[in-house]
Amino acid sequence: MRSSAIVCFLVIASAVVQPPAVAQTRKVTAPGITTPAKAKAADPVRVFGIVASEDMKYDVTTITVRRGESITVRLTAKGTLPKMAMAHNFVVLKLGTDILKLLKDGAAFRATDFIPPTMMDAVIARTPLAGPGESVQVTFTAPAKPGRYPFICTFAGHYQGGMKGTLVVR
Ligand SMILES: [Cu+2]
Repeated sequence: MRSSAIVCFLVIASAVVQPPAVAQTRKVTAPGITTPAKAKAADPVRVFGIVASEDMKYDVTTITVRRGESITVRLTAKGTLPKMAMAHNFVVLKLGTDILKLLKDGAAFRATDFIPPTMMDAVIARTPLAGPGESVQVTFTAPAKPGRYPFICTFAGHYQGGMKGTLVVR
């Protein structure tokens, strides 16, 4: 009896001294930010900045580059809605990609930013998704073949809302 009372007391005491749950603090660092590699002075990588807004628009919808040129695209998301509800990326697709099919099939694939794994080979370049206040970027080599390559945001509904542009390769 006595020992079970002590055990009981200990159990209660240990429950009491449990520290209160501490709200998880997570340092939010924008994914995809990397220190740009040192470019040769003669051949700097051009950087294109795009701002994505909550009304599902890119502020830049045409980017013109030379074929085979290395470029960096940096996307900054503005807004206040939580990232779960509103995030943006920059995804360049191969010519002839069935964009609506990609988005439809990708709807279930949040882990791959709503790009279906079966169509990943249609992606020329992509940033991660950026939430409000975050910047993400990607450095890639423009296609060797001239053309007007579509770039889109793959977050649900954003392309249909007008979040698209053209990478013009000359
Ligand atoms: Cu978007």
